[in-house]
Amino acid sequence: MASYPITGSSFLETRLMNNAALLSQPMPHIHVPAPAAPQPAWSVEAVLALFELPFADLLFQAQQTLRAHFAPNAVQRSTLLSIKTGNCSEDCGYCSQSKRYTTDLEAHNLMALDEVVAAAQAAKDKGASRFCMGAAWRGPKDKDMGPVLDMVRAVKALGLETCVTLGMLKEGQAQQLREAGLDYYNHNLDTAQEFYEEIVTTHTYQDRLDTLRSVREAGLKVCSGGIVGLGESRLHRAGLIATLANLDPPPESVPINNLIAIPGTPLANNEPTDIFEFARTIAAARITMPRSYVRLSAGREQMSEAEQALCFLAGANSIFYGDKLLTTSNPQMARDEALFEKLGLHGV
Ligand code: SAM
Ligand code: DTB
Ligand code: SF4
Repeated sequence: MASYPITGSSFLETRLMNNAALLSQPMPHIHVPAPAAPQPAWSVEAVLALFELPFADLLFQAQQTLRAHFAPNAVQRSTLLSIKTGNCSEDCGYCSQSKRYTTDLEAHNLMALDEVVAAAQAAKDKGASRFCMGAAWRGPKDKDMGPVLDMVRAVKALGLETCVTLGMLKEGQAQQLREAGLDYYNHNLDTAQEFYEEIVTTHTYQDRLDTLRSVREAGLKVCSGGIVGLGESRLHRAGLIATLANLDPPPESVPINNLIAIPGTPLANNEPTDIFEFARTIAAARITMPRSYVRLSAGREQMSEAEQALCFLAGANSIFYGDKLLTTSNPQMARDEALFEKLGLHGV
């Protein structure tokens, strides 16, 4: 083996002499470049390269990532409740709750506290660990905050993790939620910045990012993901995943929704998502956000058991659990229990 004189005195002496000679010379003008801006952890190109891997290679990498950070067969379960339904001012092209579209939806004002608590207790009894309350608002008005804070306190008191999704938050509202005991705030980026305006015009991508920042600054955990099937390209899907993965820190929870095409909305006639592309999106989220829970979210009812199993293989380790999402249906709990049994999965 070669040996190098890194500790010998002659080596040291030579170094000292060279240094002394250098110091006695006039200092050259040294241009010190300004520190480079920190590079994002994931470029869109790098995420796109994941999408373009052979399917088995991508799923293998996703499984390896999952197993490095989580118990592989444990699935976190969140139950949703729509606490205020429909009549929303926003124009999100996929949503049954926008007042701009004529859908079959029956609008409903903010629910009473006791009804919310009863639903949360039922979810807990069925094994959910988190209860997520959704309101069809652009954002909560000041008068809405009191009743929502009461709901957060009451659900938390049942021993459940709490999550709300109320739209954009104003200064101070995230802090109020935190003080009431909220654990997670859900606010999805939904798609890539470049495609967002095709889907929503009443608020901007920057508005979404601003709310995520205020949620983080208040010390809440972030739940943020997106939808596949809006008519976006693979590049847009890679852009969404890169943006989420580059949030610092990335969201603790990343819901990946498959578009539920709602009659009456602008996206009612979108082509169903290709299941392999959907699984690729889950795998890309898993690999780029290794410590996050990646949730196989809306659209599960339209998937076969084998398709759902593919999503778990792609690294999903969370689901919405309960017969209803916000306004659409979700697999019956008994069906999910049977699927978990077949796949050897267990709820956490
Ligand atoms: N109004 C709040 C907001 O927009 O943030 C909260 C409720 S909104 C219904 C929550 C998320 O549900 C959306 O960001 C979107 O990702 C998802 N979502 C809504 N409608 C959907 C649909 N038809 N198919 C799939 N996902 C949907
Ligand atoms: C999320 O990403 N998906 C959930 C939750 N966060 C709020 C909502 C899915 C809604 C699906 C359509 C509906 O039921 O209205
Ligand atoms: Fe309103 Fe949220 Fe639906 Fe958009 S996604 S229309 S903000 S409820």
